[in-house]
Amino acid sequence: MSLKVGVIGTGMIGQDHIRRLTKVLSGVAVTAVADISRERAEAAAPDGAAVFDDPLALIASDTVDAVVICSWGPAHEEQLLACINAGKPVFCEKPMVTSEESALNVIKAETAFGRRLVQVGFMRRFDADYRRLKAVIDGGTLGAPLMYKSVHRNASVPAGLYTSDMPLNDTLVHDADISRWLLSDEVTGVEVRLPRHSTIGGDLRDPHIVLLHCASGAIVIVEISVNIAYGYDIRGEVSCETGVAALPNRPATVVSDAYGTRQAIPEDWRERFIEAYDQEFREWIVAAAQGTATGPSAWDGYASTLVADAALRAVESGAHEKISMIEKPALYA
Ligand code: NAD
Ligand code: ISE
Repeated sequence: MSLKVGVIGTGMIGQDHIRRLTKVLSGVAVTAVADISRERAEAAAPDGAAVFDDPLALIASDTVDAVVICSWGPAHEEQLLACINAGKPVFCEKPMVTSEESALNVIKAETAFGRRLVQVGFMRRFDADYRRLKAVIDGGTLGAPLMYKSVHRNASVPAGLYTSDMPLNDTLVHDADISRWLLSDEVTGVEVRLPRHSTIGGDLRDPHIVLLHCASGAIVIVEISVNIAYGYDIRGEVSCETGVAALPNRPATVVSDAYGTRQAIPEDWRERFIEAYDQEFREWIVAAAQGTATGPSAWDGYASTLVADAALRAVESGAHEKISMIEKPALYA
């Protein structure tokens, strides 16, 4: 029997996830959708799916066993808490929430429930290249990881909707999560440097250089550029004691013509991480069918929120902003 899924938020990624849940993956059916724009929800609803104006009514409905949240970050907390309250497994797009207080509320609710229900949409952990990179580091043949360089470039971001806090609380969260996961480390402090301003996005603060200081002493250097025009370019290189391990260049057809020889670069996250999103949902469906969750947890959502908060403070202060975490609940051990 198929897992009956309700999707909240039918914008860019909501539509893409509905496509993969209905056309790519098996063992799952999208039985309900909700959006604050009824028109957008109706346009995205697969045949036979119920359309809800109120996302909380979708969560409570018998037509759904599990929920996928693709609304805007600030709306996630209320929707996550309603899913936990209903005892329904929930996949929530990143950022899990947008403040430390909200993250703690989610952790408190889930630990009180007593079983993992929340999976956060950090899809890089499901990408084959990142998984091979982690296997090399964990294998230990290169010695301890000392530095990680993470390059995160977007061709463009939606003008007006994507504001100056978002390179840090919407985009950097991916680099924060993948760094913690790759290095098996925790971020304890953040510094931010602002290079020469790019005029492409008008007043939007861009680009950023972010330093993540880890508990082991390792340092992560992150470049965030969100209007770089030429493509969606994601790079990563770990420097260890006796060697370096890096993400490969993605294979792409080599085109030669009168303008020269070149290879295409992905346009956006949909293209670059298409297989990773498929795999994160494959694993989510198996766990959700058993009434639980796998992969990036509410704890990981909390940790990346703290990094974003510290980075936003560091932009203002220019200082090294420290992070302190609560003790990790046994649920996330
Ligand atoms: P979007 O603006 O295209 O779509 C968001 C949709 O949510 C809109 O249709 C909006 O009307 C709806 N919405 C907003 N608040 C709502 C609420 N309270 N209840 C119901 N619907 C609501 O944005 P998007 O690019 O699709 O991003 C959505 C989420 O997915 C964000 O959290 C974003 O950070 C995340 N995202 C993740 C990735 C990734 O690589 N994992 C990529 C893109 C977006
Ligand atoms: C977007 O929401 C994503 O999550 C993409 O993966 C990221 O590259 C982009 O910067 C975000 O805005």
